Amino acid sequence: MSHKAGFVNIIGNPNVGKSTLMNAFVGEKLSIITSKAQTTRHRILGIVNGEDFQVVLSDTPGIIKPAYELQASMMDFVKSAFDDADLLIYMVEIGERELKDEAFFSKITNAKIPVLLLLNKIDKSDQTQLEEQVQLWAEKVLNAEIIAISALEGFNVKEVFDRIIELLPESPPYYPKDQLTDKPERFFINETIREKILIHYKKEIPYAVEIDTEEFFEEEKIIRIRSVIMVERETQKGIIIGHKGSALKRVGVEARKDLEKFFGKQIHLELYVKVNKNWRSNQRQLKRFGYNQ
Ligand SMILES: Nc1nc2c(ncn2[C@@H]2O[C@H](COP(=O)(O)OP(=O)(O)OP(=O)(O)O)[C@@H](O)[C@H]2O)c(=O)[nH]1
Ligand SMILES: [Mg+2]
Repeated sequence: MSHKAGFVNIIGNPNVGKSTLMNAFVGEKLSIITSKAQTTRHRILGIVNGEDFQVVLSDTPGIIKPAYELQASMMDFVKSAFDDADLLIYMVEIGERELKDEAFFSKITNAKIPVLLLLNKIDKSDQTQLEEQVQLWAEKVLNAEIIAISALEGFNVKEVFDRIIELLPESPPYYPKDQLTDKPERFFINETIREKILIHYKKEIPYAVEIDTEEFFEEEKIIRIRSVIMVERETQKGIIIGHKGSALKRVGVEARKDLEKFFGKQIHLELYVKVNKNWRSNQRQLKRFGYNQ
Protein backbone atom coordinates (compact mmCIF):
# COMPACT_ATOMS: atom_id res chain seq x y z
CA MET A 1 0.00 0.00 0.00
CA SER A 2 1.31 3.47 -0.79
CA HIS A 3 1.87 5.98 1.99
CA LYS A 4 1.75 9.77 1.84
CA ALA A 5 3.48 12.18 4.18
CA GLY A 6 4.71 15.74 4.23
CA PHE A 7 5.08 19.10 5.88
CA VAL A 8 2.13 21.45 5.58
CA ASN A 9 3.10 24.83 6.90
CA ILE A 10 0.55 27.49 7.79
CA ILE A 11 1.57 31.10 7.37
CA GLY A 12 -0.18 34.47 7.22
CA ASN A 13 -0.87 37.74 8.97
CA PRO A 14 -1.40 37.85 12.76
CA ASN A 15 -4.83 36.89 14.09
CA VAL A 16 -6.23 35.41 10.86
CA GLY A 17 -6.96 32.02 12.47
CA LYS A 18 -3.85 29.90 11.77
CA SER A 19 -3.82 28.28 15.21
CA THR A 20 -7.56 27.72 15.15
CA LEU A 21 -7.16 25.78 11.91
CA MET A 22 -4.28 23.67 13.13
CA ASN A 23 -6.16 22.73 16.29
CA ALA A 24 -9.20 21.85 14.19
CA PHE A 25 -7.12 19.49 12.05
CA VAL A 26 -5.38 17.86 15.00
CA GLY A 27 -8.45 17.74 17.23
CA GLU A 28 -6.45 18.93 20.24
CA LYS A 29 -5.67 22.35 21.62
CA LEU A 30 -1.98 22.36 20.75
CA SER A 31 -1.82 26.06 19.98
CA ILE A 32 -3.27 28.76 22.16
CA ILE A 33 -5.84 31.07 20.57
CA THR A 34 -6.82 34.59 21.56
CA SER A 35 -8.30 37.61 19.85
CA LYS A 36 -4.96 39.42 20.19
CA ALA A 37 -2.29 39.56 17.51
CA GLN A 38 1.01 37.74 18.11
CA THR A 39 -0.55 35.02 20.21
CA THR A 40 1.69 32.37 18.66
CA ARG A 41 5.42 32.90 19.21
CA HIS A 42 6.85 29.56 18.11
CA ARG A 43 6.65 27.11 15.28
CA ILE A 44 4.49 24.32 16.66
CA LEU A 45 4.04 20.97 14.96
CA GLY A 46 0.68 19.23 14.96
CA ILE A 47 0.80 15.74 13.48
CA VAL A 48 -2.27 14.03 12.04
CA ASN A 49 -1.78 10.32 11.50
CA GLY A 50 -3.78 7.89 9.42
CA GLU A 51 -3.09 4.38 8.26
CA ASP A 52 -1.73 5.53 4.90
CA PHE A 53 -0.82 9.15 5.60
CA GLN A 54 0.96 11.49 8.00
CA VAL A 55 0.29 15.22 7.77
CA VAL A 56 2.87 17.24 9.68
CA LEU A 57 1.28 20.64 10.17
CA SER A 58 3.20 23.67 11.36
CA ASP A 59 1.52 26.56 13.07
CA THR A 60 3.65 29.69 12.91
CA PRO A 61 3.63 33.24 14.33
CA GLY A 62 1.76 35.87 12.32
CA ILE A 63 3.99 37.84 9.97
CA ILE A 64 5.06 41.23 11.36
CA LYS A 65 7.89 43.69 10.96
CA PRO A 66 10.10 42.87 13.95
CA ALA A 67 10.69 45.68 16.45
CA TYR A 68 12.76 43.72 18.97
CA GLU A 69 14.80 40.52 19.18
CA LEU A 70 11.93 38.29 20.26
CA GLN A 71 9.93 39.28 17.19
CA ALA A 72 12.96 38.73 14.98
CA SER A 73 13.20 35.18 16.32
CA MET A 74 9.49 34.72 15.69
CA MET A 75 10.04 35.69 12.05
CA ASP A 76 12.91 33.20 11.84
CA PHE A 77 10.36 30.49 12.66
CA VAL A 78 8.23 31.72 9.76
CA LYS A 79 11.25 31.65 7.43
CA SER A 80 12.05 28.10 8.46
CA ALA A 81 8.49 27.12 7.56
CA PHE A 82 9.19 28.07 3.94
CA ASP A 83 12.30 25.92 3.80
CA ASP A 84 10.87 22.50 4.50
CA ALA A 85 7.26 22.77 3.28
CA ASP A 86 5.79 20.24 0.87
CA LEU A 87 2.67 22.36 0.76
CA LEU A 88 2.03 25.90 1.93
CA ILE A 89 -1.16 27.09 3.48
CA TYR A 90 -1.38 30.83 3.13
CA MET A 91 -4.22 32.00 5.34
CA VAL A 92 -5.98 35.32 4.92
CA GLU A 93 -9.13 36.54 6.62
CA ILE A 94 -12.24 38.16 5.21
CA GLY A 95 -11.63 41.88 4.76
CA GLU A 96 -7.86 41.54 4.52
CA ARG A 97 -6.26 43.08 1.44
CA GLU A 98 -2.53 42.54 1.62
CA LEU A 99 0.47 40.96 3.25
CA LYS A 100 2.64 43.95 4.07
CA ASP A 101 5.93 42.10 4.06
CA GLU A 102 6.98 41.96 0.42
CA ALA A 103 9.77 39.45 0.89
CA PHE A 104 7.44 36.91 2.46
CA PHE A 105 4.74 37.66 -0.07
CA SER A 106 7.00 36.98 -3.02
CA LYS A 107 8.11 33.73 -1.38
CA ILE A 108 4.46 32.70 -1.51
CA THR A 109 3.78 33.85 -5.06
CA ASN A 110 6.99 32.24 -6.32
CA ALA A 111 6.65 29.00 -4.39
CA LYS A 112 7.52 25.87 -6.35
CA ILE A 113 5.23 23.76 -4.21
CA PRO A 114 1.41 23.73 -4.07
CA VAL A 115 -0.13 26.70 -2.27
CA LEU A 116 -3.59 26.58 -0.73
CA LEU A 117 -4.88 30.06 -0.05
CA LEU A 118 -7.49 29.75 2.65
CA LEU A 119 -9.88 32.65 2.96
CA ASN A 120 -10.92 32.32 6.59
CA LYS A 121 -13.74 33.69 8.76
CA ILE A 122 -16.31 33.58 6.00
CA ASP A 123 -18.95 33.21 8.71
CA LYS A 124 -18.47 36.97 9.10
CA SER A 125 -19.08 37.80 5.43
CA ASP A 126 -21.91 37.90 2.92
CA GLN A 127 -21.93 36.48 -0.60
CA THR A 128 -21.00 39.76 -2.32
CA GLN A 129 -18.00 40.35 -0.08
CA LEU A 130 -16.92 36.75 -0.40
CA GLU A 131 -16.94 36.89 -4.18
CA GLU A 132 -15.07 40.18 -4.20
CA GLN A 133 -12.39 38.75 -1.88
CA VAL A 134 -11.95 35.55 -3.86
CA GLN A 135 -11.48 37.68 -6.98
CA LEU A 136 -8.93 39.93 -5.23
CA TRP A 137 -6.76 37.04 -4.05
CA ALA A 138 -7.04 35.12 -7.30
CA GLU A 139 -5.44 38.10 -9.02
CA LYS A 140 -2.75 38.56 -6.39
CA VAL A 141 -1.62 34.96 -5.89
CA LEU A 142 -1.81 33.30 -9.28
CA ASN A 143 -0.21 30.06 -8.17
CA ALA A 144 -2.69 29.37 -5.35
CA GLU A 145 -5.80 27.31 -5.14
CA ILE A 146 -8.35 29.31 -3.14
CA ILE A 147 -10.74 27.75 -0.65
CA ALA A 148 -13.12 29.75 1.54
CA ILE A 149 -13.42 28.37 5.06
CA SER A 150 -14.48 29.03 8.61
CA ALA A 151 -11.90 27.43 10.88
CA LEU A 152 -13.98 28.36 13.91
CA GLU A 153 -17.20 26.78 12.67
CA GLY A 154 -15.50 23.93 10.84
CA PHE A 155 -16.87 24.97 7.46
CA ASN A 156 -14.84 23.37 4.63
CA VAL A 157 -12.18 22.19 7.08
CA LYS A 158 -12.60 18.54 6.15
CA GLU A 159 -12.58 19.43 2.45
CA VAL A 160 -9.26 21.24 2.91
CA PHE A 161 -7.83 18.26 4.74
CA ASP A 162 -8.87 15.88 1.95
CA ARG A 163 -7.25 18.21 -0.57
CA ILE A 164 -4.04 18.25 1.47
CA ILE A 165 -3.89 14.46 1.37
CA GLU A 166 -4.36 14.52 -2.41
CA LEU A 167 -1.50 16.98 -2.82
CA LEU A 168 0.99 15.31 -0.49
CA PRO A 169 3.89 13.34 -1.98
CA GLU A 170 4.33 9.65 -1.47
CA SER A 171 6.68 9.22 1.44
CA PRO A 172 7.16 7.14 4.56
CA PRO A 173 6.17 8.87 7.82
CA TYR A 174 8.58 11.38 9.35
CA TYR A 175 7.56 10.77 12.97
CA PRO A 176 6.32 7.78 14.97
CA LYS A 177 2.65 7.23 14.20
CA ASP A 178 1.53 7.88 17.78
CA GLN A 179 3.28 11.25 18.00
CA LEU A 180 1.10 14.37 18.10
CA THR A 181 3.60 17.21 18.34
CA ASP A 182 7.28 18.07 18.66
CA LYS A 183 6.89 20.09 21.84
CA PRO A 184 7.42 18.80 25.39
CA GLU A 185 4.83 18.93 28.19
CA ARG A 186 6.37 22.03 29.73
CA PHE A 187 5.80 23.96 26.53
CA PHE A 188 2.03 23.43 26.76
CA ILE A 189 2.02 24.46 30.40
CA ASN A 190 3.85 27.68 29.55
CA GLU A 191 1.51 28.40 26.66
CA THR A 192 -1.65 27.75 28.69
CA ILE A 193 -0.53 30.26 31.31
CA ARG A 194 0.47 32.76 28.65
CA GLU A 195 -2.94 32.44 27.04
CA LYS A 196 -4.62 33.52 30.29
CA ILE A 197 -2.29 36.49 30.47
CA LEU A 198 -3.12 37.49 26.90
CA ILE A 199 -6.79 37.30 27.78
CA HIS A 200 -6.74 39.18 31.08
CA TYR A 201 -4.10 41.90 30.75
CA LYS A 202 -4.06 44.93 28.52
CA LYS A 203 -1.70 46.77 26.23
CA GLU A 204 1.98 45.95 26.55
CA ILE A 205 1.74 43.48 29.47
CA PRO A 206 1.16 40.19 27.55
CA TYR A 207 3.98 41.04 25.15
CA ALA A 208 6.42 41.58 28.01
CA VAL A 209 5.65 38.20 29.55
CA GLU A 210 7.39 34.86 29.20
CA ILE A 211 6.66 31.74 31.22
CA ASP A 212 9.21 29.29 32.56
CA THR A 213 8.03 26.07 34.17
CA GLU A 214 10.64 25.20 36.76
CA GLU A 215 9.09 22.10 38.22
CA PHE A 216 6.94 19.34 36.81
CA PHE A 217 6.37 16.35 39.09
CA GLU A 218 3.96 13.71 37.97
CA GLU A 219 2.58 11.59 40.80
CA GLU A 220 0.01 8.84 40.54
CA LYS A 221 -3.05 11.04 40.97
CA ILE A 222 -1.72 14.57 40.62
CA ILE A 223 0.78 16.63 38.67
CA ARG A 224 2.60 19.30 40.65
CA ILE A 225 3.74 22.27 38.61
CA ARG A 226 5.65 25.40 39.54
CA SER A 227 5.98 28.12 36.92
CA VAL A 228 7.49 31.57 36.86
CA ILE A 229 5.84 34.45 35.07
CA MET A 230 8.65 36.62 33.83
CA VAL A 231 8.12 40.31 33.17
CA GLU A 232 10.48 43.00 31.95
CA ARG A 233 9.96 45.63 34.65
CA GLU A 234 9.04 45.99 38.32
CA THR A 235 5.84 47.95 37.52
CA GLN A 236 4.62 45.08 35.35
CA LYS A 237 5.11 42.68 38.24
CA GLY A 238 2.62 44.61 40.36
CA ILE A 239 0.09 44.66 37.57
CA ILE A 240 0.34 40.91 37.02
CA ILE A 241 -0.17 40.19 40.72
CA GLY A 242 -3.01 42.69 41.15
CA HIS A 243 -4.79 43.84 44.29
CA LYS A 244 -4.10 41.31 47.07
CA GLY A 245 -3.00 38.86 44.42
CA SER A 246 -6.43 38.61 42.85
CA ALA A 247 -5.33 39.00 39.22
CA LEU A 248 -2.63 36.35 39.49
CA LYS A 249 -5.03 34.03 41.26
CA ARG A 250 -7.47 34.23 38.36
CA VAL A 251 -4.71 33.29 35.91
CA GLY A 252 -3.79 30.34 38.09
CA VAL A 253 -7.33 29.03 38.45
CA GLU A 254 -8.11 29.26 34.74
CA ALA A 255 -4.79 27.78 33.63
CA ARG A 256 -5.17 24.91 36.10
CA LYS A 257 -8.60 24.03 34.71
CA ASP A 258 -7.27 23.92 31.14
CA LEU A 259 -4.25 21.89 32.17
CA GLU A 260 -6.44 19.36 33.97
CA LYS A 261 -8.30 18.87 30.71
CA PHE A 262 -5.09 18.68 28.68
CA PHE A 263 -3.36 16.14 30.93
CA GLY A 264 -6.52 14.36 32.12
CA LYS A 265 -5.26 14.54 35.69
CA GLN A 266 -5.56 16.68 38.79
CA ILE A 267 -3.11 19.59 38.74
CA HIS A 268 -1.52 21.60 41.48
CA LEU A 269 -0.23 24.82 39.94
CA GLU A 270 1.97 27.29 41.78
CA LEU A 271 2.72 30.59 40.05
CA TYR A 272 5.07 33.36 40.94
CA VAL A 273 6.28 36.50 39.22
CA LYS A 274 9.86 37.56 38.59
CA VAL A 275 11.48 40.51 36.85
CA ASN A 276 13.91 39.56 34.12
CA LYS A 277 15.05 42.92 32.75
CA ASN A 278 14.57 43.31 29.00
CA TRP A 279 14.52 39.58 28.34
CA ARG A 280 12.84 40.22 24.96
CA SER A 281 15.97 41.89 23.64
CA ASN A 282 18.52 39.59 25.21
CA GLN A 283 19.88 36.86 22.95
CA ARG A 284 20.95 34.66 25.82
CA GLN A 285 17.57 34.82 27.52
CA LEU A 286 15.76 34.20 24.25
CA LYS A 287 17.85 31.14 23.61
CA ARG A 288 17.04 29.87 27.07
CA PHE A 289 13.32 30.20 26.32
CA GLY A 290 13.64 28.31 23.04
CA TYR A 291 13.49 31.17 20.55
CA ASN A 292 16.84 30.86 18.85
CA GLN A 293 17.00 27.93 16.51
N1 LIG B 1 -15.48 34.56 13.18
C1 LIG B 1 -14.42 33.78 13.10
N2 LIG B 1 -13.39 33.95 13.96
C2 LIG B 1 -12.31 33.13 13.85
C3 LIG B 1 -12.24 32.11 12.86
N3 LIG B 1 -11.05 31.49 13.00
C4 LIG B 1 -10.42 32.08 14.03
N4 LIG B 1 -11.18 33.07 14.57
C5 LIG B 1 -10.85 33.95 15.71
O1 LIG B 1 -9.77 34.81 15.35
C6 LIG B 1 -8.95 35.08 16.49
C7 LIG B 1 -7.51 34.71 16.18
O2 LIG B 1 -7.41 33.30 16.02
P1 LIG B 1 -6.00 32.55 16.10
O3 LIG B 1 -6.22 31.15 15.67
O4 LIG B 1 -5.36 32.80 17.43
O5 LIG B 1 -5.20 33.35 14.98
P2 LIG B 1 -3.65 33.23 14.57
O6 LIG B 1 -3.57 33.48 13.11
O7 LIG B 1 -3.09 31.96 15.07
O8 LIG B 1 -3.03 34.48 15.37
P3 LIG B 1 -1.46 34.75 15.77
O9 LIG B 1 -0.95 33.55 16.48
O10 LIG B 1 -1.56 35.94 16.67
O11 LIG B 1 -0.74 35.06 14.50
C8 LIG B 1 -9.55 34.28 17.63
O12 LIG B 1 -10.39 35.14 18.37
C9 LIG B 1 -10.35 33.21 16.93
O13 LIG B 1 -11.44 32.72 17.69
C10 LIG B 1 -13.35 31.95 11.96
O14 LIG B 1 -13.40 31.08 11.08
N5 LIG B 1 -14.41 32.82 12.14
MG1 LIG C 1 -1.56 31.61 16.37
